[in-house]
Order: sequence, then structure tokens, then C-alpha cells
Amino acid sequence: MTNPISTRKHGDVLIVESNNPPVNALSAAVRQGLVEAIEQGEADDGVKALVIACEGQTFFAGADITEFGKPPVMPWLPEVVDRIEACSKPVVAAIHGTALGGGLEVALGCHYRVAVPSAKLGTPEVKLGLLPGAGGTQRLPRVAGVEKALQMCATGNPIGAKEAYESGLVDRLIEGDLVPHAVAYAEEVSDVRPLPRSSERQDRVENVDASVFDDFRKANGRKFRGFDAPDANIRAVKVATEKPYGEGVIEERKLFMELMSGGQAKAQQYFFFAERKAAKIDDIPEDTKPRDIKRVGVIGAGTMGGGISMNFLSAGIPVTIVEMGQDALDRGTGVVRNNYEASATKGRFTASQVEQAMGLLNPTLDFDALADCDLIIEAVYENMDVKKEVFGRLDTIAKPGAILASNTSYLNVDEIASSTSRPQDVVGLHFFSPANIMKLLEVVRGAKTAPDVLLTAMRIGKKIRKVPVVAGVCHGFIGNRMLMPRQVEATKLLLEGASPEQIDKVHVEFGMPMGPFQMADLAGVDIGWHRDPNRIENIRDALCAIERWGQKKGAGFYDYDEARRPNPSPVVQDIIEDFAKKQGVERREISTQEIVERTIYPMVNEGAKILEEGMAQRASDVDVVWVYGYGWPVYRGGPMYWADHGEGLQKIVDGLKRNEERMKPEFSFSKLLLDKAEKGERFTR
Ligand code: 3H9
Repeated sequence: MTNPISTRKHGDVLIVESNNPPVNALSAAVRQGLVEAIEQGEADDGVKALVIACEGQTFFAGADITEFGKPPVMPWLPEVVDRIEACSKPVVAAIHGTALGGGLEVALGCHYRVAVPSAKLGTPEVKLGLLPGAGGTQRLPRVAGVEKALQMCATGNPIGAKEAYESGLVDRLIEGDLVPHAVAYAEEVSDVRPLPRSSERQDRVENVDASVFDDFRKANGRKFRGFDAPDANIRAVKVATEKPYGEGVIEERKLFMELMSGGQAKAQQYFFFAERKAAKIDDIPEDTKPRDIKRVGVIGAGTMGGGISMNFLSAGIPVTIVEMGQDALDRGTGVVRNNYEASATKGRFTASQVEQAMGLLNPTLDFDALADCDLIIEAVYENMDVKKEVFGRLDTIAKPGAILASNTSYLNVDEIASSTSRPQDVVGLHFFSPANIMKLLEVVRGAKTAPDVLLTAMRIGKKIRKVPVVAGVCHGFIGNRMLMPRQVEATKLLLEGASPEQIDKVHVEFGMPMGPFQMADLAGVDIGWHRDPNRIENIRDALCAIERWGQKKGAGFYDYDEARRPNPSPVVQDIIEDFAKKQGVERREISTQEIVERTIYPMVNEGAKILEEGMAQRASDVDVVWVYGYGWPVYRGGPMYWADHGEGLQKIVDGLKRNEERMKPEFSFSKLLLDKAEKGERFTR
């Protein structure tokens, strides 16, 4: 094994450099190399100080996650960090890119930290279901202060170098070449004694009011709901304010081991790799080159079109947005501006960034203006005839090689493509609402979609900070297709005796942000409704006929007060009971177990059908869709991971069999699910 750590001397400073692509993860070889380098520097009388730096795109981005779950290889990261801190000569961390997790802990073990202004520092362990376990929860509050440490550890969000500098975490910001400046800094501090050791500091962890922790917990209650790791992080940071360092790290270790052996950490670590795998397309030639996207066109300035445009504008890509009438165009442009300004008030954009983004937007009524766009996304009314007409027209205008995309959420992309003379350039780009916020992007691969079109769609998705997942052409693709059996069964359960709030509660307690009926009310009960108030064939028709269209009308499956709080509705209850009577459905007590078996298990069954038909590349992609598109709790990995590791496939099959008769005729078993359950196999690793 080649040593990823090299050393070289510059005057009396020893530069210790890591070269472990892609992200300088702290693998066993890196850890070993670091310890040896420290010992080398300490033994050499010609060395007065050391600098630890990294080659490539980033400083150490953390422990090597691929080593988790394998037998530990010495030296452990906590020992490495302790060894660095114990060095009798000053050690300076030179940070660029991201100093994350164990990487930040290494930096905290160093006596000084310098960073380029673009660097980011963070403790993302919580996102892997963990806490910084190499002394990080004890050193960070001692150096950066309790509130900053609490924020960083419990949310996992990194901070910029400037903020780190202001908090005391970074000692100097470096403009220009990092390593030479870090060496100069090391020379400056080479004679300073005693060495500033993070673990020895007490000033920032003394006399801290315990209410800080309770207030923080309360303020973040919604965000942390269901997760184990945030609370463990809060507890660990609190320990730093109560106990000396030596005792604190023992507690930290205990909490770390508890988390590491729990199911949530495994699920979250699985998901980390699932997300990265989703970006890979299995079967396109390796030498495929993406097309160049310099200007994007968006057809339709409604909520979706506006939201879609914002993604590109924020990434610095000019957008031509087309509407049929001036009023709709002005309204759409106004909404985009308002959204940006609202984000600016929350500090997400500066006023000049807002102007810069708006300056890239070209609103027009002239369809021909799309002629110079490299990618054109249609976001018009969800109707096949309308879409085909738009694509037919686009075919006559778009330049050769332009990618023609539809934002359809259900419709057949191949049929849409057939209305053009260039089906190879057509792809589905299914954004989720609100399109400027939601991370998921389903990239729908048509039968004739060219490999370079697919690759370009994936790349541009990443560029606009989405998580793109490839889906095949089928009704509802991956996400909405799995939603359908859930909705069908949830509605049947209403007739059989459950209430909307009972069903929603089961889903919320499971960890979803909302249940099926809360979701319907938010999205609009009237979406896809036939618009004939006299044609009442189901509960939804009945609600729509009396304008109970959801939150936007103050009433849907629930009644809403002024603060948009939902309350059970007696009107809805009457409608449900009335329908049950008319349809001769016998009402009975419905258990939580039955709600799970009939609304969540069928989703797994549908996911299995999607895999069986090759509509998703891999089971983990289905999980990525559900976590990023619908808020499936990441601590349960995703529906397919949960089926494998949480619930067990046999249990799911048994539950579905128990309810099969009631779920017919809509329900049918996935052969793949039955096979896997029978053979004791899994969908995910
Ligand atoms: C920790 O440190 C615990 C400690 O407290 C220990 C206590 C004892 N390990 O994301 P990208 C791979 S926990 C192994 O696409 P980007 C990744 O899978 C750790 N592999 O790049 C991918 O591989 P592939 C805390 C890793 O530029 C490739 O690198 N640290 C690791 O968009 C490129 O990744 C974290 O949680 C890793 N730690 O973003 C940081 N990290 O090409 C996790 C990445 O085969 N990492 N890989 O698919 C990140 O957040 C992002 O990767 C980063 C770069 C921002 C660094």
C-alpha cells in the first residue's frame, strides 16, 4: 500500500501532505501516515513547526465511511488526533475545500488552523446518524463556543471560513497560496509556548447556562423529530460544559458507540452511498460526452415553470421563459422575484445576487425566442394533447441538438416524443413542487432518448443542485407511481371506518412529514379533477364539488383556521359515511397495523414492480426518490431499505396476503417481492 502521506521540509517547517483522492478521507493508511509524520517532525531537531495540508480538491472530508462496519484498523482516529495535539512542536492545519467530520477533528487537534476564505468547516456526522467521535464534541465547543458547536454538531450544516474565523475556530484567513502562507504562519508561531491545545481550554465552556441546550432542542424539535443522532450530539456538547475534557471524551465515545450500533446510523450511511450511486447511469457508453447547456428555455410561467427557472438562474444559467399572455407572464415573473426576495430576507441571497439572477431571466411572449436555447423545458398543463401540440411546435423552432424536456409528472414521454421529428432529443425532467426547493429530479428516459441527452440531464441536474434519479417511462414514473396504491388504499380505509386524521397520524408517526390526506390538501384536492360538480363518483369528487379543494380554499379533507392549522371536519366525516352507506361498505374499527399494511406495504410492492419492469436502475434509486421527493424518513433508509432491514420482506408479504382480498381489484403481487421473500434475499445490500 503506498503511503498517502508525504513530508517535505521548507526551512524549519515540516509540511505534512495527504494525497488520498477523491476527498482525502481518513483511511487507515492516512491515519498511520499522519502519526508517523508527527513523530518524524518531533524527532527532527531541524523542525520547529509542522503544517498539515491536503492535495486535491479538499482538506480531509472525514473518516473513511467505507470502513464503517468493518473490523477496526489501528490507529484509531481519536488516537491520531490526540497524538497531533500532544506534539511538542506547533502544528498548523492548512484548510481548503471542506474540513468535515474527522477532518475537522484533525484540525481541532492541531494547535492552529488557517483557511482559505472559500473553505467550509463542519461536523456532518449527524447526517450519518453519528456524532463527531474523535473528541470533536468536546474540542469544538472549547474552541468555537458552545452555541456554534451545538449548531454545527446537531444540524451537521457546515459554516464558511469567515464565520469560522469570527467564532475563533480559524486563526487566520489566507488570501493567495495556502501552503506557503501556512508555512509562514507556522514560522510566526513556532516559538509560542505553551502550545494552545483545544482540549485544555476551559474559558468557552465555563458558566454556560443549561437553558441553551433546552432552547436549542425546542427550536429544532420539528427538524429533529424521529432522529436519534441530533439529541446525542446535543448531549455530548452539553457534557463539555459539565465535565473535564478527559471525562467528556469517555461520554462522547459511549454515545458514539450507541449510535454506531443502532439501525438509524446504518440506514443513513446506506443512504449516503445510495444518493451518490443514483448519479450513475449503468448502461451508457463510457465515452459519452454531455451536450453544452448555455441557455435554457422554459415554457409556462406558472408555479412550476417559475420554480424550474429559478434553479437555473441561481446557477448562473440564463433562462428564456415563454407564456401565452402578458398577464400570466408578468404574474409568473413577479412570483419568481418575490420568491427570490423572500429568500433574501432569510439571508439565503444578497440583494445583488437577486438582481443578478433576475437579470438572467428573459420573459417573453415570443415562442420563437426559444430558438437559441440548448435545453427547453415544457411546464404547461398536464394534458397529453396540449403537451403534444407544444412539442410539435417546438420541433419547428428549437435548434438542432437542443434537448427538449417535459416536466410531466405522469404522462408517457415516448408519446410526447413521437410528436417531434427528434425523439432522441426528448427526455422527461420531473421537478417536484416547490421546484426551486425540492431536491429530487426524476430524469425520465424515453425509449429513444439518446445517451448523451440522458447524461446531460443528469449533469445539469447536479449543476442546479438537485439529486437526479433515472426513471423509465411508466405511469407516474417512480415516485408518483408508488404514491398511487397508497392513495387508493387510504381512500378505501376511509370508507371502511378510518378517519383522515387517523391515517395521517400513522404516517406522521412513521416519520413522514405529512400523511396522504394532509398531502392532498396541500397539493390541491382538485388536481386532476374532471371539473364537473354534478359528477360525483367518489369522496374526492364530493369534496371538489363543494369547493373543498384543500388548504388554498381553507377546506379539504380538513378544515383550516387562519393559521392554516388543520382540524377534523364533520362535513367530510358525513361525506365519507354517506359514501360508505351508498356503496354498502361495512364500517369497522381500523387498527394502526392495518393502516401500515395497506398503505405502506403496497408502496414496497409497487417499488418491487418498478424494479421488476426495469423502470428504476436499482432499489437504492427508489429510496433516493422517496427520501428527496416525499420526505421519507432517511433514518429508515427509504422504502426498499426499510422493507429489507426494518420490516423484513416476509413480514411484508404476510401482511399483504392478509389484506389481499380487501385490496383487490387494484392490488396484485409483485413477483420479484414474492421471490425475494421466499429466497430470503434483499433488494438493497
Ligand atoms: C466521521 O468523520 C466520523 C468521525 O467523527 C470519526 C469518529 C471515530 N468516506 O460527494 P461526492 C466519496 S464520519 C469515504 O460525490 P462532492 C463518495 O462516496 C464522516 N468516501 O463529491 C464519492 O465516491 P464515488 C464525516 C467518501 O465533491 C466521492 O467520494 N464526513 C467520503 O460532491 C466523491 O464524493 C462526511 O460525512 C468519506 N468520508 O462532495 C463528509 N466522502 O465517486 C461526506 C466522500 O465512488 N462527504 N466520499 O461515488 C461529503 O459531504 C462530500 O463527499 C464532499 C464532496 C462535500 C466532501
